[in-house]
Amino acid sequence: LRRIPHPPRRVPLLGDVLGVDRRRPVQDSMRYARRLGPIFRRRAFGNEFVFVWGHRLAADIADESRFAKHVGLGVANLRPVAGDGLFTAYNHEPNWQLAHDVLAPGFGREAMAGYHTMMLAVAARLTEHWDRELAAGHTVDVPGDMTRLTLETIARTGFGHDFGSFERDRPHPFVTAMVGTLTHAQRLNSVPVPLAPLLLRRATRRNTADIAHLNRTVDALVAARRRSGRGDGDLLDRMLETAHPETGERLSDENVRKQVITFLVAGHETTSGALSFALYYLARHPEVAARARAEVDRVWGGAERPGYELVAKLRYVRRVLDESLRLWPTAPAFAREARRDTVLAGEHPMRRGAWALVLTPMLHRDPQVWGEDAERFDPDRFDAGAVRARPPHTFKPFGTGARACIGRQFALHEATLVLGLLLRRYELRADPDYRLRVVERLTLMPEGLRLRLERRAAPA
Ligand code: MNH
Repeated sequence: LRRIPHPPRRVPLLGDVLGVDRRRPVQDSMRYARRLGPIFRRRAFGNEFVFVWGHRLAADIADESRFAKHVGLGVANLRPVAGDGLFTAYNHEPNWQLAHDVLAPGFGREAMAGYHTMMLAVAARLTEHWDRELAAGHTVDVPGDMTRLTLETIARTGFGHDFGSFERDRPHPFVTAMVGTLTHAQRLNSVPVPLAPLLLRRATRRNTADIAHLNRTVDALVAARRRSGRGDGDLLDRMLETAHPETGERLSDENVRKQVITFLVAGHETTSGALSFALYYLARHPEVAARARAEVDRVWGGAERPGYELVAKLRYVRRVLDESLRLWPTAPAFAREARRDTVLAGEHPMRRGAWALVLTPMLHRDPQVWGEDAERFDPDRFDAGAVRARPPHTFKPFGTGARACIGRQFALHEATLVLGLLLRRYELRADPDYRLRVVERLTLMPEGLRLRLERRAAPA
């Protein structure tokens, strides 16, 4: 540990607190990374956190035989919300494997093709809303509307539920409670653990109320399904009815509650951010938008409701999305722990259980991989030749290994489809005065992004 660089001025007891931005811990760590190099440590209140982002270190720590997911910091702070749900489960908890095996088919090709029609229907509500805003001469609230869209999509495809987000001026109370718990989980990292109940008394009470709200929402949703009988084979049906193919075991009621919360939260917040950043870059780079739009016109033609297979054919739109997720991976870090005593990248001894955070936005900017112009937005970094030429484990927006994102295909399909629909329908005009500000609540989101729209003529 002693060989790992750390910030020079350390305050006794408090640690590296000078000049830190507690509301933006990821961007703060990015600044440290630039100063201190591919592996560094920060201390807070007696705890030492190790960050890695150099591509050699990140590739080594992806080795599943020596490392595994670590449930720590922000993820561990979400345990009171999501318990042993898929995202927050410890590796050793039996409910992880059980839920993983029961739910994985819900993200297979066949299931995805079934969600496609529902995704189109939700996207139509977004474009109706945007058409109205446009007609009224308004700009549109990108992160707000992307959150409406992605929440409705996961609620509908996963749980047959409608939150009515587009019929509300303000975020749905479920979203407010969710943002509250995410923000709280992040803040818990920036106060000394023993003092948290004292320092955050009001916040803790608020958080308890937020969790109660999430539980009530989900319990009502599950009760409604139990009354009405089967849905159309959605995630909730799988949770309630599918037994494990080998053991015959089923998810308990308490675990179903945790899974529903997990999927409603994990299933929309990060996708909303990914879409928002992509729209930011498209508006900023009209030449990229023009190329993407030409692709949509060519591949989709006038098809009013593009079929499932037509989404993956939008190769360039997908590159725009990948490049946005490179610069701003909306789940910006993941933690890995040593399964046994080992040496990281042949240099840093780690005891069994020792862990480090992979700082994804910096891995995605490692100049040795992405070049000296790594900060520049350029979707051509993801054309097939360029991808083949890069070493493995250099692009990790969905994490790694057995605990990587189960919803990856879902998110990519949804986001590519929606970008295609929006590009085809609108020209996106950036506000020249807007400066990108990224807000953090465990996830990343462009703050206050609004765009002016113009309706395009329908393609020939
Ligand atoms: Mn998702 C795990 C990023 C969309 C459900 N997700 C992860 C991890 C990352 C991640 C990173 C691994 C975290 C860790 O190692 O601690 N997820 C994303 C991003 C998007 C995303 C960037 C969108 C873009 N995720 C989705 C969607 C769903 C979903 C959509 C559900 C429909 N994610 C999950 C679940 C896990 C997860 C569930 C936990 C999987 C496991 O541990 O088995």
